[in-house]
Amino acid sequence: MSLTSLQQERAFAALNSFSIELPSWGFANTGTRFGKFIQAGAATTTPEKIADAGQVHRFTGCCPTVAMHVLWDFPSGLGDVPAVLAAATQSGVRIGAINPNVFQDQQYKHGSLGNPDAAVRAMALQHILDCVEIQKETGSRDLSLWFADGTSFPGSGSVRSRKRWFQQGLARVHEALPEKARMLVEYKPFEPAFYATDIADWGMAYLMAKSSGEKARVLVDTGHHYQAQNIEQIVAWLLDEDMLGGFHFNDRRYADDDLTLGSIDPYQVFRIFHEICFWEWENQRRADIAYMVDQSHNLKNKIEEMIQTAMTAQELYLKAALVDHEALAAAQADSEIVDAEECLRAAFFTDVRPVLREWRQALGLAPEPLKAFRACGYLEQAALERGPKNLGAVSSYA
Ligand code: PSV
Ligand code: MN
Repeated sequence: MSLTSLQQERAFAALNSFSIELPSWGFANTGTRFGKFIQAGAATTTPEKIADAGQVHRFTGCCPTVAMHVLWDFPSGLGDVPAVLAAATQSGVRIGAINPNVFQDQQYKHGSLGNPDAAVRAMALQHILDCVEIQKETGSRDLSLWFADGTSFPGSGSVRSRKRWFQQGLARVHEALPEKARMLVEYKPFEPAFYATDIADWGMAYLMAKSSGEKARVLVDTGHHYQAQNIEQIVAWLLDEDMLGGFHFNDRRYADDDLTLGSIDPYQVFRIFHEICFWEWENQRRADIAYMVDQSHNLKNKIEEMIQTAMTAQELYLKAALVDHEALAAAQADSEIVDAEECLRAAFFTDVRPVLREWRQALGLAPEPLKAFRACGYLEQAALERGPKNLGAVSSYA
């Protein structure tokens, strides 16, 4: 089915408005708990991660910002900011969300802001406040907060005390935020060997955000849900409450698998985007949402995989933008459930790739980002330059 000129106009407007942030941690060699498969050309430094993200933006035109993980990207704290900013400028991207890290140090064995030891809670709070300073210096709008806190066995800790310690800590963080900044509270129901994570679901994250202050919102990581959970319903509720701050996008088959967005269930991603586009149509304004990728690949080439992810996000967002909202609203009002569902199906099964190619060409981009990237020689050069560092301890590689 080819698009009408009105649909074409809507498609271009949707694509012009859509961008998705890349995670710096998706470009370095990482693995599972059981092992790493090293890629010769993977980034070995923060400027290299930013340069790789810049390649994704160069070929897709929709990834202008890069999220940073503070301990991994600013190991010396504020002192690293000028070099990071210079690398971003050089790579044609900007610094996006700042992610504190209060899960790696030995002191956090029993938690960070939820630790029963006040000294450890203070240490975690100080790290997050230091991250707010980095947020100010980098001009980043969002502070993304994820906590690996929780308890491992029934009775291990006071559930209610931990909740209150979190509320106290997060309120302190909120006080320190610069004027136009936000803090996003991420939830996750599980970690291996956990009995309970402290911020386990969207309701808990909502409560934490609400009690922190008006600049706090909920961050929905699509991988952080139980099997079969209806994520788009959560999205619709959070939108209606003006509490949806952003997404960490990835796909999963079982749990937090970090699979490529839409590789397992593209219809779910479409349904999430649909709830947002439908809300925007009803409210006649854009929802203030930070779309971010949170994936780190061990097998696929990292830059190629991020290009694939960005393209998939554009395709699914575009399909959602093409839903006939007037017809849908009318069908819903009359409880015409087949007609209502057909509105979604018609949009989902529209092949949007031709209009995407036209949009890219109108912007001076290559119509096929993946092909163009493969032909540009960046990967070969990266493998040559970074290979010795990446392969130091490894005897052979693909
Ligand atoms: C945790 O699983 C998470 O989703 C958080 O967003 C972290 O910041 C990120 O992954 C990277 O470890
Ligand atoms: Mn995440």
